[in-house]
Amino acid sequence: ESKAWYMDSSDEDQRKPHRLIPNQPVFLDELKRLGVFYWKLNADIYETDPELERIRKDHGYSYMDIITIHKDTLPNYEEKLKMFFDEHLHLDDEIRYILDGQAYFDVRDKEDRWIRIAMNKGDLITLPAGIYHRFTLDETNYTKAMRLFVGEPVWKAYNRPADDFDVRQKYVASLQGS
Ligand code: KMT
Ligand code: NI
Repeated sequence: ESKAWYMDSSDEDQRKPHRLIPNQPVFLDELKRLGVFYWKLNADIYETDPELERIRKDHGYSYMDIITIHKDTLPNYEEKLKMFFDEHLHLDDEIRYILDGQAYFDVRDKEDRWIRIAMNKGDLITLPAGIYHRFTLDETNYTKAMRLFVGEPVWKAYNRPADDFDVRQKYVASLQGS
């Protein structure tokens, strides 16, 4: 089973995998070219993990909090899940580290196709500022994630279309030749 794949276009339950038949996997180097970076860490030791410390130091991820996404723990659960799944971008990188459970991040490739990235316990991902993306739980309906940020966090999401934003234009320009 691949970690990332191109999605089918069915409107069926967003929590299902939506793999193409046959499966069309997407590899990490392809994600890198989109500015998406991935690390595998040991989530059991996140409170003391020197590897996580190193990444936070190297990238200046000074802020962190933990969000538990489950109907009993997240205020306005349904509304938030709906917002997370609306295609959007941010002015800053989105950095998430899955501490428990699992979920999906979907990102657009250069041809505007959806790539689904399966996020499991121990997966840390960074989505670049300006990339169109969305998030969903999978059929297990639970994940616990660390949110990292450079400085004071700004959670504001801009739904597509946001093509005229500087951050979007810079992102699109950064794809040239990559
Ligand atoms: C976002 O902006 O896409 C999110 O914050 C996703 C949910 S956090 C695991
Ligand atoms: Ni986002």
